[in-house]
Amino acid sequence: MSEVDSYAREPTRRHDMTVNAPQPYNAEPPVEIIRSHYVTPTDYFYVRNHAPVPDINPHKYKFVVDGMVAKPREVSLHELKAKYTHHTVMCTLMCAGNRRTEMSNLKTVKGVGWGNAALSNAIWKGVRLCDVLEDVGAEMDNPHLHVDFYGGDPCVEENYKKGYGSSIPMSKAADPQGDVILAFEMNGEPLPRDHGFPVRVIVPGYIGARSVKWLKSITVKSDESESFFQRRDYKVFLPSVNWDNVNDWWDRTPSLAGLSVQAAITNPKLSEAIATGSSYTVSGYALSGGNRIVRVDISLDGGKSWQTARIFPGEEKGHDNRYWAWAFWDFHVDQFPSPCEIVCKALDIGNNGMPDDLAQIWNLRGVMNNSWHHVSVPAKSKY
Ligand SMILES: Nc1nc2c(c(=O)[nH]1)N[C@H]1C(S)=C(S)[C@@H](COP(=O)(O)O)O[C@H]1N2
Ligand SMILES: [Mo]
Repeated sequence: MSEVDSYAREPTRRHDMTVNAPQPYNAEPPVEIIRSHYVTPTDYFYVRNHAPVPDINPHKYKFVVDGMVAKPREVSLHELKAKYTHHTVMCTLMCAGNRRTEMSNLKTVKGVGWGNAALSNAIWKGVRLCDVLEDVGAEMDNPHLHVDFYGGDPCVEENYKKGYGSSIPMSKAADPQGDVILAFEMNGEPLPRDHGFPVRVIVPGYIGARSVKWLKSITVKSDESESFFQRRDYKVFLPSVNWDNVNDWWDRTPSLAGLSVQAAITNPKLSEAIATGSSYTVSGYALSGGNRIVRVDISLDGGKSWQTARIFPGEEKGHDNRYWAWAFWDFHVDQFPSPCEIVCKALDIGNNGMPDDLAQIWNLRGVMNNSWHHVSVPAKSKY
């Protein structure tokens, strides 16, 4: 099958997504959608693909569990659902490339450009990875092990001919409180093809890249995944690292795992004008890799003075004190001071915050941009 033909069987998609790359398909919802649904409607959930979408027959589907396990085996979809206890997790997935375009605007980075909507929230149902690992006799208390996942996408690029892969440490995989699941449902329906039908991994609190779709294999190993996406992509380098010296940095730079604190303004959106003196509610999202967001600060004067936003849904959305889903926030302004520059930043309960200066965290791959989010608001005549 030629590279062109391999895209002939892509799923049907909404036409109002912002398409950042058509083949492989990469798209984020319109930013106003993000903030109007706490649980993102499935067909608006952002899509990050590295290859054509495989067309998998669920009746023939199996994944393999092997490597350093006592009883390697294959598991069919039917067996997965019938044999293990079902577990539901509400979890926001965010691509590490969220807000990459802001980084590129400072200095070009490599990778698909993304605005501030490369994240979405869903209710996932599946079985706990730790239950499957226990069943195959993995050494779950060995902190030096890694659990390596491969997906069934037909990768064609030289760099990732072996397919899409990624790994997580055993400490996360084996932890029942880590909530890592092999999901077969999203928002009460079977997974759509774009999101990994029939089975994907969901790794709450980690960058989206670790939540491998179209799961083909789970391998317990003594080292992290050999995959391009573990060893090359999704690493944060110093701003001084460039394509001439990056070879010195690949192996000594750790692969991204957990998410940092992130927050962004969704309303107003970029270059939306607001009438001077009118009443307006600024709003957006905030999330962390599992901690509760406790403060979102808003400035209407470019960061000189700050006030705090209202955060919701608040504590009740945590799952036994784990906050895998985003928080929403809003900040009402009686008399909007446009033209002005809105800035937002968030803190989690560990008092982890966000860096103020994008230039300090600029990196070659354009990942983990969690610098203070700025939106310049032009004035609009009231009449
Ligand atoms: N098999 C496979 N899994 C994958 C990917 C992929 O291209 N192939 N992309 C990863 C990346 S980088 C992200 S951010 C998330 C996106 O998940 P979504 O498309 O369901 O939003 O899936 C991850 N899992
Ligand atoms: Mo990603």
